[in-house]
Amino acid sequence: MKVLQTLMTRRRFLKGSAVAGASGAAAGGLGGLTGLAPVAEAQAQSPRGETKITKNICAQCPARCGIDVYTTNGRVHAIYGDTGNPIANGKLCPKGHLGTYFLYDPDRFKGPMKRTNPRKGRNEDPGFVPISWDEALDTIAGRLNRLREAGESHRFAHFYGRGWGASDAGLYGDFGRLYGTPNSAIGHASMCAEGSKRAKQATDGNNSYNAYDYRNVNYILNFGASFLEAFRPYNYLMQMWGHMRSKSPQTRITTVDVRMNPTMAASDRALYIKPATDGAMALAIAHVILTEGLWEREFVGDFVDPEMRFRTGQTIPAGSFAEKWVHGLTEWWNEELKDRTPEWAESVTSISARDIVRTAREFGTTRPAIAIMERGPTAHTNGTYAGMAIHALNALVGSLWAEGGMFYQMGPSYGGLPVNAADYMDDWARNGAWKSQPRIDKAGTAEWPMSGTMMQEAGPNHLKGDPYKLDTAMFFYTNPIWSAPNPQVWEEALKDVFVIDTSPFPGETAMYADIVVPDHTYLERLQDSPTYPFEGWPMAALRVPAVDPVYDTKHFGDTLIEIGKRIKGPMGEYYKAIDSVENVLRHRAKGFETDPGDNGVNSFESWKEKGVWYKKRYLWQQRRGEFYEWDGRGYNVRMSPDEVKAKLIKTPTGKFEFKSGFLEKHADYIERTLGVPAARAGLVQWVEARHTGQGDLYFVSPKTPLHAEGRGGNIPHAIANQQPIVGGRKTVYLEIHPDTARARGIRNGDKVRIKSNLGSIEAYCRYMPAHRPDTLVLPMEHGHWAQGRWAKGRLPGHSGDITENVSDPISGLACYYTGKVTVERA
Ligand SMILES: Nc1nc2c(c(=O)[nH]1)N[C@H]1C(S)=C(S)[C@@H](COP(=O)(O)OP(=O)(O)OC[C@H]3O[C@@H](n4cnc5c(=O)[nH]c(N)nc54)[C@H](O)[C@@H]3O)O[C@H]1N2
Ligand SMILES: Nc1nc2c(c(=O)[nH]1)N[C@H]1C(S)=C(S)[C@@H](COP(=O)(O)OP(=O)(O)OC[C@H]3O[C@@H](n4cnc5c(=O)[nH]c(N)nc54)[C@H](O)[C@@H]3O)O[C@H]1N2
Ligand code: SF4
Ligand SMILES: [Mo]
Repeated sequence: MKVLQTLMTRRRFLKGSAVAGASGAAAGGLGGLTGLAPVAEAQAQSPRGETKITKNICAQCPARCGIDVYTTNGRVHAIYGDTGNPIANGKLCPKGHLGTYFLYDPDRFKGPMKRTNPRKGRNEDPGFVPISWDEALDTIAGRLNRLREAGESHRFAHFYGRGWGASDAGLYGDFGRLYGTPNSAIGHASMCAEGSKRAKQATDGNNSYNAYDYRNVNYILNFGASFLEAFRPYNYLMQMWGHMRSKSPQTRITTVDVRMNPTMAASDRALYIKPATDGAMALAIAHVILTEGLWEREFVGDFVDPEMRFRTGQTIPAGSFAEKWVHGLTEWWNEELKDRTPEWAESVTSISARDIVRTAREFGTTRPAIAIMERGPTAHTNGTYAGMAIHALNALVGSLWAEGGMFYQMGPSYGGLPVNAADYMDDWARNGAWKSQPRIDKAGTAEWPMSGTMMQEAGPNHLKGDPYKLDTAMFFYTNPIWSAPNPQVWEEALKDVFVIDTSPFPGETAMYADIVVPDHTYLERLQDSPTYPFEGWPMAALRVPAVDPVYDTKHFGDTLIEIGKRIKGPMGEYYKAIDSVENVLRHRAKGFETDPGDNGVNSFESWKEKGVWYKKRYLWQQRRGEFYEWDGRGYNVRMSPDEVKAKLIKTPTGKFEFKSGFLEKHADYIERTLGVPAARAGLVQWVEARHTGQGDLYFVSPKTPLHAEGRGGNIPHAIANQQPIVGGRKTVYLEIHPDTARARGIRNGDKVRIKSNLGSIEAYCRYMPAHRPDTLVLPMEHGHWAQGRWAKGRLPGHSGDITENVSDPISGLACYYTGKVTVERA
């Protein structure tokens, strides 16, 4: 101990001397001669250097919490929730403070790399060798220029997962339009949560996630959203849970899931549903709300005469019900709902009719109430219809745009870009043959006419050469060789494509890269991020680099701009004018000059300092069946039906549609793919799911609090915390109900094999008496074969390897939770 102290004193003294020397030099050499005084002064000032706090945004999940990053002597050593950020409110989820593991990950790419091994495969070492940024960018641009000259620019595709606003995702569309490809950019939304968005588009015309007024809601009916471990924005939801459970009146919560999870455990009522049957449950609740007269008359409307005609099994006459903000209620009742009784739903869902009635009564009599959902009910072939039935409950109790209800997120007041892409189009960009090419994933074609993106199809389509073969594919923040359903196909597909990966980390897709242009990690980036929907009013946070880049990496937005500058013709000129991410952000921030944030942010500099711009004014409110717009003091300006249609309920009728015009436009396609008669396609209705596989057990792969999609797999601290619960290194747990396990001769702790049509994976059995006996649970994020030294050891079970690539024909969402498998002792 004594020795250590002596050493430290000596080291500090030496360091102090150096400081003294430097300050002495500045003072004309005198200080250096005065001996110990400046040394003591320097020590008192900052014995270990200054601590700097920079604003940033956590990037481990899509919640986008504002963070304060503490840096001392150029090293980041702590991350806290930013008290000035309205999502974080000074708090973080358990992953939030782990950002330093990303920054200092020893397995990071240290700079641009090129592949030297032409063979690609799981067991092939790519043989990466370092190259300069110039060589990397020239190689990529050279390839893109040659493709364009050959009239094949459509064979370049750019895929992305997380996109972060104006500084990268905001640039992709123009890149595609100027270069000439329908494939810039293909987002991962169809492998994420498109189902809930499409259900809303079909009913209220907004292809979007919702914002919710959790501060004022009194009842939540939760269908398969992991409120206390995933969903979004997770950290904020935990804060809101605390608020809802301590306010008066306390918000009551019923959760519907297929397994026990923290949300189920903390809810007032936990209902175990047979997978993929949430639509039936929601329809039965609607049936009870109508037959018991619990609907919100001011929003929905009422019978024209006093007679209450909603009786089980009986139709109501046309014209007997005067609809207000809803459309198609009479047909919905007559053609679907009148027979969707709780008893019928019990036979479909396995939830007792008594529980369904109780839930319906609570939901129907407690105002305000909301029904929420996420991937649970929607990651099935019937997911959009299930989501529509759930969302219809919100219309029946009048919670759309109401206090304590739900609405849609407003965007920030951004300024424009310095130049306009339309002014930089050459003939090829404007009229080239690429314009008649479909996207590689066929989104928007006759095959997937209702989908905006179908990323999971791109790999298989390339392999088949249908609609064509890709030449070059660039990946940003997405790793389909691991996260796509049936990722084995992507491994085959990317063998003969020139792959550009932008990940800072050696993920699975990066192992197939021909060139790696590594991004900074989020703590090194200057980057904006408009908020994930939460309270509806506009907000945009900013990442300010906490440290200089640790390695020779580049912000991907700047990489894209640099590639653009190297494309021949006007496109290159456009990107020279765009210049850099910083320039883009400075122009975006000009919008704040005329619309300053509530926290005083009115410029790029003040945005950097505060880390967030926001305005806590949501512009619209529905009150007692009328819509009002904010006039600067209150919701005082009554809106006309046309204004409501233009701004809020964006359906063909301008009303909430129980008979969806959006679906009716695609009625033949829906009949062909889902077997729903075309004449009925628009109705909110029960459609049976088609499960993949012949197994006798359902298989789900949910997210857990310390998992961060696939990209958090290399954080040892997170793995250690998860280990006893869901397993980690070499002990991936498959959770099985003990009866199910014993019937197959499987003991707690046994190694087991889970089989689907695609093959099998292994894991260790963990008895879980609180799950449904017919459902196996294996959390996502295990089973990496790359991504870093700690991630790699989390074998054997990667759920994706036994998940077939089947999607909901309407939303295009990959049906991750629809597989049927078998399990046996390994
Ligand atoms: N901790 C953490 N949080 C995250 C993420 C993360 O990786 N880690 N990722 C973010 C992302 S990208 C997304 S998309 C969201 C996803 O957020 P969620 O959709 O809330 O999360 P999931 O875990 O995909 O699935 C939710 C639940 O659906 C259940 N489920 C499966 N099948 C059914 C069914 O048929 N019916 C019902 N009712 N339930 C069913 C599962 O058991 C699971 O509990 O989470 C976000 N938040
Ligand atoms: N079996 C199964 N599969 C699923 C799911 C499931 O529940 N079960 N959930 C699905 C869902 S909801 C989603 S959202 C998808 C997510 O799947 P992906 O879109 O593949 O997203 P991640 O798994 O997070 O992979 C992101 C990649 O980005 C890289 N990366 C990390 N940080 C950075 C960075 O700062 N810059 C750049 N350029 N790259 C970075 C990582 O190395 C990683 O390879 O997975 C889906 N896959
Ligand atoms: S909720 Fe998501 S963004 Fe927020 S701290 Fe946790 S991981 Fe980070
Ligand atoms: Mo997702």
